[in-house]
Amino acid sequence: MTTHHFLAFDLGASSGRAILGTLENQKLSLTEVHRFTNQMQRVHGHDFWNIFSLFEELKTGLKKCISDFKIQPESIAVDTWGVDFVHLDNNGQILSLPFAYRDSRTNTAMEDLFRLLPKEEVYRQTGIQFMQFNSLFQLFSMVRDKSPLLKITDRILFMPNALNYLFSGEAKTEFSIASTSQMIVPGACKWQTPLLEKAGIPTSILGDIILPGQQIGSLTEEVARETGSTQIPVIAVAGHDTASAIASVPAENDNFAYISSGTWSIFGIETPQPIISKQTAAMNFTNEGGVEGTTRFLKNIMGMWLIQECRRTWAKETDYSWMEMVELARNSEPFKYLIDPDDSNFLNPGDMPAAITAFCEETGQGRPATHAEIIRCIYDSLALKYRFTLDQIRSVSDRPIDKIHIIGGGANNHFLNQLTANVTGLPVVAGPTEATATGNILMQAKALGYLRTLADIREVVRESFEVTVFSPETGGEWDKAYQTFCNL
Ligand code: LFR
Repeated sequence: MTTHHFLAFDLGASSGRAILGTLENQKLSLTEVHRFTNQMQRVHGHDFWNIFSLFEELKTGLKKCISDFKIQPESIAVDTWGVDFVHLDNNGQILSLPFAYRDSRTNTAMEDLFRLLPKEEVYRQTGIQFMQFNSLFQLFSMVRDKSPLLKITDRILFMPNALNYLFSGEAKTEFSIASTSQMIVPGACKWQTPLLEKAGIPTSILGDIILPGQQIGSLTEEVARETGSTQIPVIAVAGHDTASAIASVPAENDNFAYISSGTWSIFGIETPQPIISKQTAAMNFTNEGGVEGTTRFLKNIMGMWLIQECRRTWAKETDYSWMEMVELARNSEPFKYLIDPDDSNFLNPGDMPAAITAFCEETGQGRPATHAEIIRCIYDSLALKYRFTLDQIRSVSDRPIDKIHIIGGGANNHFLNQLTANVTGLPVVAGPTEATATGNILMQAKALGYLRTLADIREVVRESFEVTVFSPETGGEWDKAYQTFCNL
């Protein structure tokens, strides 16, 4: 029997984990060896990530894997959320903490850039959904504000690449994470240089882009000594968490849509090449890069962030568990209040329940009176937004979609899974919940030559994890609610 061990570091906006993956006869099992919280740090009115404490936590994960679990992994790899980056000076030193994507410095950056470059042209050249926090707008805001930091920047590295750099000393930019920046040629390992030059962004700070599934170096001697590890390979997997997650969708064929459900609900399909047209521009769809040359044609929907932020706000009075919040919603009247989850007021309002209440009032629906009504409103609105997004995808792609795979932590939410099946009329296949770590680990296995293709990866996922199927129920008021939602 051949057994291989890999350690995945999966960093999200609210937590990070070190997950040990053991591949034995084409079956994968996972063990969480370390978990920690992650949070934006507010300093003088700006939001940052503390990359150095995150790196400490990752090293603790490796240390624990070796000393507590007695396993020396064969390799490690990091994936994180998209778009954020660190600055290196010409000595390779990290300059300052990286800004967090919800920071307010990009509040007007899109309009400011569109005064120089027409919006349509930016979309045509990048094929990426406009979100004010995309790296393009983050960098442009620094150009606009004459940032001294940008002046002394020799190189930028996206979050997973920066952590790989701390582990290995090798500064490499990986394709999937670079594709979230809105700065590359759609589907290619190439920066959209003319566009960046017009925006005044110095292209010398961007390194060559490599494909996922390659070894980028080995642990430095210093890190190996500190963690008790040997100098194992550091692998560039799909560094973007969503790309890693979608690699592990347990699909047997192409006829599916997916929702990668976490802080964001990422809704889309996998396509052989980008889909870029006037219509996809009007719908503001994105084409992010995946593994093995795949494109993720998708939409970011404000997902569990809405719930997470309500919970955080209410924690002063009531410390709800996620399950308690689901039960409150289940027992509350359906479709009484609806919001557009993607309204920009929900990006970082500080007080989410107040923002939701204001939206309901401003749209003539009155005021949700209880926590239960607010939570119900979020879940109903998410399910309706999923249907809206599915309809949009169907309007630009002939791909038959006969099921929705929900993966990631949100796949545990049976209430929302059933609601999604009912509202979309499609069966929902829920699981695996650890999709991102799974995709990360199986890409490590591929890089080291134990698996060959994306199809192999998905076969291992099917063999290794149980899924739950939610069939659409009939008789609810879904269609009526959908009409109301579309008229919001
Ligand atoms: C999900 C995710 C999304 C990206 C958002 C911000 O964790 O990576 O794909 O759009 O975070 O980076």
